[in-house]
Amino acid sequence: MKAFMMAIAALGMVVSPALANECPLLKAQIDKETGRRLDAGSNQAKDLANEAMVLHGAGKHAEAMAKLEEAAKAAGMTLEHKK
Ligand SMILES: [Cu+2]
Repeated sequence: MKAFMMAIAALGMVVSPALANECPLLKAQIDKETGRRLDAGSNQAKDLANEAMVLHGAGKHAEAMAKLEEAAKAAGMTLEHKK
């Protein structure tokens, strides 16, 4: 019974898998855009995107996504979300 309760708790911590999987996709879009740029905006975007992936790694996907949006804004680009 205890193991069952632990399993339920663990499931609850896996937020939305779709959301969790989207971080690397958005990061890839930012990498693609900023990879061939050396301006201040793209450098800021790279830093923010790297911070976002740390959040992603820690399971904080909503915060990571917000950080990725911030990065995209810094680079003056628009992220394409999964439909
Ligand atoms: Cu994530």
